[in-house]
Amino acid sequence: MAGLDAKNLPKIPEEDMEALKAAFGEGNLTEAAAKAKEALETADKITLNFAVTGESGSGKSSFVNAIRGLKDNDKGAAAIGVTEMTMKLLPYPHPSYPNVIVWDLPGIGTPTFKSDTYLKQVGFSRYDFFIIISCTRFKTHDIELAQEIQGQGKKFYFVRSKVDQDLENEKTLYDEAGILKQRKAPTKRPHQYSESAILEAIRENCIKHLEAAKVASSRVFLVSRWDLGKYDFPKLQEVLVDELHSHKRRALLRSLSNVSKETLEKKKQQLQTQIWLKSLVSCGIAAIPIPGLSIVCDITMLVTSLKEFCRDFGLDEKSLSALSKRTKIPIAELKAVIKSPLSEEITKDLVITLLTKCGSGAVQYSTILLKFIPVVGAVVGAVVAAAVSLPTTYFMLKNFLDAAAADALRVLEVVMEGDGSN
Ligand SMILES: Nc1nc2c(ncn2[C@@H]2O[C@H](COP(=O)(O)OP(=O)(O)O)[C@@H](O)[C@H]2O)c(=O)[nH]1
Ligand SMILES: [Mg+2]
Repeated sequence: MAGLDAKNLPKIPEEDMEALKAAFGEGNLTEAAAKAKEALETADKITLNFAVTGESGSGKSSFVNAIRGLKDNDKGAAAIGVTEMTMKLLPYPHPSYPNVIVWDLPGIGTPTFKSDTYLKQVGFSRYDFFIIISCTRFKTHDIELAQEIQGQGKKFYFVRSKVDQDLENEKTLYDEAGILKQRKAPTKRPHQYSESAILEAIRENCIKHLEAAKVASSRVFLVSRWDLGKYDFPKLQEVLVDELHSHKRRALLRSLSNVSKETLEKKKQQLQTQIWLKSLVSCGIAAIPIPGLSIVCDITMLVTSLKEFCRDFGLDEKSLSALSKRTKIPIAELKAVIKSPLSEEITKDLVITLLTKCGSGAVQYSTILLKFIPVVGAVVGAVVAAAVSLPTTYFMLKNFLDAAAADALRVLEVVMEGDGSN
């Protein structure tokens, strides 16, 4: 923006300032805030449906649980080890983000379900994308289904499940020093046990069959239901997010497990894009003066926003306890690296304290904001208050988001270190 010396100020990204300016362009503060509120609500209402399909026994139901962060015996988990005999479609909403629904489809390839009618029977149009799972190479009906999905203009992803089992099986062929045991038959196996070589062989074998069948995409993601941080699961999460239409991307991203640095970074960036909208709503709708501060805002809404950040990054007692159980790392060790408050500690008083800390940096923005917040229909005093409140709220939210993302990253590092020592 011309004439603005922002060198010494905390930074509000140019695009956020432009967006704010545009929001005020056509009306006053109240109108701009109402529009921002609507935009946030619309984003929250977006639903995402995706289907998990494949042969019976391939690990569909397990995957449906794993991707929702559930153990197989948790409440709301899909039943495991059940052979599908009926055309039953089961929707499984994410426990924390119920607008994300994973569908456990009946197994393909059984006499009841023929590839050509299968998609019609399962209600093709409902799904945003498909995950096709196999615990061996992909068979004819997996491939036919992929081609059908592709032909009807939707995306599919091949997931090769149970790779932990493959690795275990291979290990039995090697001695304790990792040297291939004597075998009578000639073998292509390497002399020294190598996890990466085994995974590569699985991948190549899958790809070879897909390419022979001329499937549009021969990408295969190797996963284990027991360890989502390993193999290709983090990459799968990334690809799903990247290939989704932007308005659906946020819904999926928020629901994803925090198993990789890339996912955490993407979550942070996504949440960052909404901060100016949240600030606007906070200062323009149910705003009330905050005692001791020269600002007006909706503290309740800010409390909710901070709690949402915590939930998205797994920074609440329930998530940490689940993570501790899963990784067998004591919860105290996880908490030791967390610097900002957990969801349970977020109160109105805490928010006021955080706002106070951001006040001095924000005041410098008020003159800039005053240039483009129209006084139309508003009491001048209210506009002046908003001009200070907006950047104060903005910095408070942004600082908290940055801190929460950094905490989540440190927690992930603890988990990854723990993994390495096992
Ligand atoms: N070792 C291992 N076993 C798995 C994995 N995924 C599923 N299973 C097991 O495979 C069996 C069938 O899984 P299920 O999810 O019921 O398959 P579905 O019939 O396709 O829904 C169960 O015993 C699961 O515990 C995995 O990633 N690793
Ligand atoms: Mg099942």
